[in-house]
Amino acid sequence: MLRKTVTHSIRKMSYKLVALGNPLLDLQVNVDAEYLKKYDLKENDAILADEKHLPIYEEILNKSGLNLLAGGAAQNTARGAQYILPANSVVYFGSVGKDVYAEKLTEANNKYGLRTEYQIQDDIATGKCAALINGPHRSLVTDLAAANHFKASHLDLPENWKLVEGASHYYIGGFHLTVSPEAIAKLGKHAAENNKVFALNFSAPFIAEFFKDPLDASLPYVDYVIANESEAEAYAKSHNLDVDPKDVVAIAKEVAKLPKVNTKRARTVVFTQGTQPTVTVTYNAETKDFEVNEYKVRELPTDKVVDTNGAGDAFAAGFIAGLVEGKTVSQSVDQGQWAAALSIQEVGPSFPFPKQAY
Ligand code: 26A
Repeated sequence: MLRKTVTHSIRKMSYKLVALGNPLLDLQVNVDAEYLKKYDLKENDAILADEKHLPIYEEILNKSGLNLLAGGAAQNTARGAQYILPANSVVYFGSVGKDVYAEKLTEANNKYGLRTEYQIQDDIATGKCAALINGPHRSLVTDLAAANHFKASHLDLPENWKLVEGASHYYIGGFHLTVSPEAIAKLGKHAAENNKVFALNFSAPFIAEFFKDPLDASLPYVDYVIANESEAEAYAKSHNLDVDPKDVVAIAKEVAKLPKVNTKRARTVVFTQGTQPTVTVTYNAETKDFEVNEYKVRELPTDKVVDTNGAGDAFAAGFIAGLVEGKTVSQSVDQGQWAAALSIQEVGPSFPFPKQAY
């Protein structure tokens, strides 16, 4: 009896979801097509800034309507999942500097009740993302700075590893594959060895294109892949898949049947496609069967759409929170679509307060 009580209270204390990514402050501003062209930017994309993009960060500081918002894709998802789940459910790891940007991030995370265990860099600034909004599109240009210095050893600190061990679900922003594949593998191994749930977002086309090797190395740990149609296409092309790169179901099947470390769980691939239906494919390795489903999105009238920055992260938040709550894939997709619809009615990757319930 006593033993039971003790186990129960430990369980109550632990955070169920651990998320890992690059904490960034978003400098969000409206721009026109001309401005994107000047910097060779696509209207919908997410890239790492190179030398030629650096003036953008100076220029947008002088633009009217500039918004400073908590960003970082996995951090947005972690905030969103905590928005949905009971208090003390989500903890987020990443690396920041000692500056007002980091304070802004902490302030936003506190508002949502998201616990952060940042690795803090003494001499490097917090990362930033120029979120260039052009109508319904968003082009994201990131200077990772401190976020680029996250080390897997941060997870080994006894207090942090306790949080890792206490969790049942892990969510990794694919963007972090550019930073610490080692940290991702550490969490992936732990999840696989303990039959816990491990989810990875592809995050952006450039991850599948230019970080193919670390992506491929992490996939054997992944139970749930979350991505959008342009990331699916980039994956198909960079992996020379013998499929139509626009055929998301065919691509999802290829990813779903890749080798898996934890054979106790099937792999499910979830591809969102903007306002087109969300596709899920689950592979049963024993029967070699695929279960394919499509779910219509909750399309909003255009006058209700404020901006789509963070829509995908919000989808992932609703989806992963659903899994944490023990919901089915189809219920979790619906919760993801609900969360995305909420978030695109807000400025930036945010959710409405007072809180709305699913
Ligand atoms: C490594 N890169 C390029 C990035 C990002 C990123 N988050 C992590 N790493 N580039 C953009 N973002 C975030 O994506 C969110 C929208 O999905 C932005 O900070 C934005 O909040």
